[in-house]
Amino acid sequence: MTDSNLYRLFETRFARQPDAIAFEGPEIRPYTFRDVMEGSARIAHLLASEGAKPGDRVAVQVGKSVEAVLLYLACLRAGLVYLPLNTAYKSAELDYFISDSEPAVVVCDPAHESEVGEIVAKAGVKTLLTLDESGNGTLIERSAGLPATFETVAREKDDLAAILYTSGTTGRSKGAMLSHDNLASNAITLHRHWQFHPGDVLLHALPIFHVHGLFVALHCVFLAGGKVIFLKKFDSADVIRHFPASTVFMAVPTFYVRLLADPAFTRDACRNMRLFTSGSAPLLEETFNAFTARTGHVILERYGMTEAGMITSNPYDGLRKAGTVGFALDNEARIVDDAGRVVADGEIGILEIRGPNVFKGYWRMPEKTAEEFRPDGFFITGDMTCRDEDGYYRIVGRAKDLIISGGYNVYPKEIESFIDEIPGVGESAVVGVPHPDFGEAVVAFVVPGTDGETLTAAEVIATIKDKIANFKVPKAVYFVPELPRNTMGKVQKNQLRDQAISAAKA
Ligand code: MCA
Ligand code: AMP
Repeated sequence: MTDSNLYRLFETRFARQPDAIAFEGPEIRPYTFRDVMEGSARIAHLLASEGAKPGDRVAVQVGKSVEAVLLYLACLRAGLVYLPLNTAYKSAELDYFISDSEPAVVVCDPAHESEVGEIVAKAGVKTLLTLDESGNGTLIERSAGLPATFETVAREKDDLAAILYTSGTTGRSKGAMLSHDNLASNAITLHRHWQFHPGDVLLHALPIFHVHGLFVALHCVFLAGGKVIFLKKFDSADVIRHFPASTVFMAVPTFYVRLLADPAFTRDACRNMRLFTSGSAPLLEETFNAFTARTGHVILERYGMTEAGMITSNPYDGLRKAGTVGFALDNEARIVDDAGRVVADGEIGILEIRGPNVFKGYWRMPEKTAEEFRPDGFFITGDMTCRDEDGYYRIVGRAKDLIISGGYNVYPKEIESFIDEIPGVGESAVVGVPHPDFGEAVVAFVVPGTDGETLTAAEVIATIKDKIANFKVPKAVYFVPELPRNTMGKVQKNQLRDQAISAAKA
């Protein structure tokens, strides 16, 4: 068997320069590649000694630290399936992810140990370890004395490396199963396409529980053997301070909107930068143009999905066109109409893709998986797309009822179900409206029930804030006597969107 373990690719690069700095930052000590190899080996030993076997899941809800990255690499090395969870998730959300994925090990922040402990005990998970944002906790304490080398477990191409939950338009979240080859093929493609090299310094301000910050950003720099300036979170002033020592920055559009609002963000601050990328949500042409005017740099917009990593990208050399996401990367792409026929250039349809980056299906959901693939193996992205006369793809909308707020996905259905449970609510509808900072913001319309005359917007917000991640909580709640419906009984969300936009202006 040829070994397709993704870590092997990184290790080859790390071992060439063990004493070079891999991670540094204002709030962390420098870590060399030797530290990365040894730290991940120790954690891999700990996980194996806890009885976690190749194929077992390791669910992780921790703040951003280099140790969290080492934990990810340790999972790869031990053949375990890494399952990162947004730190904003509340107990009810966590409960579902843990009971659905049945992990062998859960790692959480020590501050949440008792509430996660209850969930873990209920789900029959054997091991709970802790890790805080400073890199302390039982994960590190217990691995400290373990050997600094570890024989990386051989993996086949299709063996799972990670599961990332994505919300669903209906029902519960789905765990997208990503194999070692899914991740490796996309990493190699991006490393080449974006011309990463050993001298690169990636300024990292994204969270590391999603594809963007974890795989796209880190894999490119790992393959290059470059350095990461690791910031705990995005803050304009911090980012601007670190640009002069950096060469690459990866961002969601909100980061660029916030940078442009800061007068300290100048052409001079970007003097050593070679690449700014944008993705996870649409970049407004206005932001794209303002960025070029301010810095002289042209943002490279790319498009992707949890299920497939990066799918299209504007060119590194060549015209980066505003409002487009460029050309297909190393996957096939076609745009089809409702009847499944490929549309002509300039026409809008749904983008479908096939290639080595496309995931292996949804965890324990064979029917859902089957629904989202065509018989010839193409995956239906649900993104309404059109290809222009020069072959550039343009994402023009979404067939799926999805809101993207500051780069995070919110499915209205999930929020509606939480709102509908509140006493006094008859029914609800959730829509996304344009927002200057987050791109889109979540707002809710509520029809009071018979016992809901005194219900207030503040009560609705406070009640669901306890139950779901904060970024999903509606920024506004409007009460209406009834929801607009078409003759089929379907709620007219466009009408509600217009209503919310007018209400916000009033
Ligand atoms: C924070 N808040 C938000 C969001 N983030 N509300 C709506 N949308 C958001 N994205 C709320 C908090 O709940 C809080 O509300 C208030 O804003 C301030 O919170 P704070 O944590 O201080 O916010 P922040 O630090 O300013 O965060 C904004 C952010 C962050 C930096 C833009 O959301 C972020 O890092 N986004 C990146 C997401 C990302 O990496 N996506 C990649 C997905 P309250 O005051 O009420 O408590 S991967 C993907 O999509 C695919 C594969 C791809 O193509 O990349
Ligand atoms: P996620 O499931 O969190 O990975 O989000 C994937 C979705 O984000 C895609 O299906 C698109 O709808 C959206 N997306 C990602 N990148 C872009 C982009 N550059 N422009 C428009 N939408 C994007």
